[in-house]
Amino acid sequence: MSTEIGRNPATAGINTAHLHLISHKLCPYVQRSVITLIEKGIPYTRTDIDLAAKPEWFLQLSPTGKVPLLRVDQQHTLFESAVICEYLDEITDGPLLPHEPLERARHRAWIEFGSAILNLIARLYSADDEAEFDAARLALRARFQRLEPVVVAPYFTGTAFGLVDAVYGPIFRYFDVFESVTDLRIFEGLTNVQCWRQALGERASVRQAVSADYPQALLAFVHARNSWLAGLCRG
Ligand SMILES: N[C@@H](CCC(=O)N[C@@H](CS)C(=O)NCC(=O)O)C(=O)O
Repeated sequence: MSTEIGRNPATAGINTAHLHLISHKLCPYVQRSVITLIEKGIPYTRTDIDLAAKPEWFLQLSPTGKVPLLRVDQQHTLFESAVICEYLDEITDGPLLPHEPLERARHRAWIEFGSAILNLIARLYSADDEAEFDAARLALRARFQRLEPVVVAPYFTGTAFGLVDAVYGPIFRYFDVFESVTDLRIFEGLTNVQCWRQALGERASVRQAVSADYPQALLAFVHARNSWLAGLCRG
């Protein structure tokens, strides 16, 4: 289903009426792109697809078979969320990445770190038994321990929201849902990370990047797996 979405365009002279995001309702990489679109006030159209039954038109467009895709002017197809977010940032005012090359590189590095955290989250919800689950849980805690001295809070660099924040909003959202099922103790004692998590959870763009039924949909997705976390969901 396609939806037309538009808010206060802050665009730098391009016809953003022709931006079309091909997406999936749970995908954290899609959410990064949506958060960037919302933060930048860029109008766009969104079409969610079923990744378990990818439509032929999508397979024709996507070199990787993955979402998100951004169709520009019904002619060009961008893939890879980091590329899509940077493109959206570059065509609008109010940059979400720093200008200075070293600082810019540092932000990109922590964005990559966020993608590695997403792989660990997949390990957590796919773990077959308690030992694997606990190993993934501890590996996740170790990642956030590395972030603790780096994060300024409330956002990654303090008061300004940036692309790094757009990446970690969807990451923390997983834990909001998983913690409704089990006590993970991943963020214990990590005060900067906790403050960051709370600020991102309250940010309008982060909240609006998913539909209201996201928690139920994520639990249903986990429930459908034969994993340790699925067992905890069943109670
Ligand atoms: N590196 C890609 C990752 C995107 C990705 O993994 N998307 C997942 C959904 S969250 C996907 O489309 N999976 C379908 C598949 O692998 O068949 C990006 O940043 O855009």
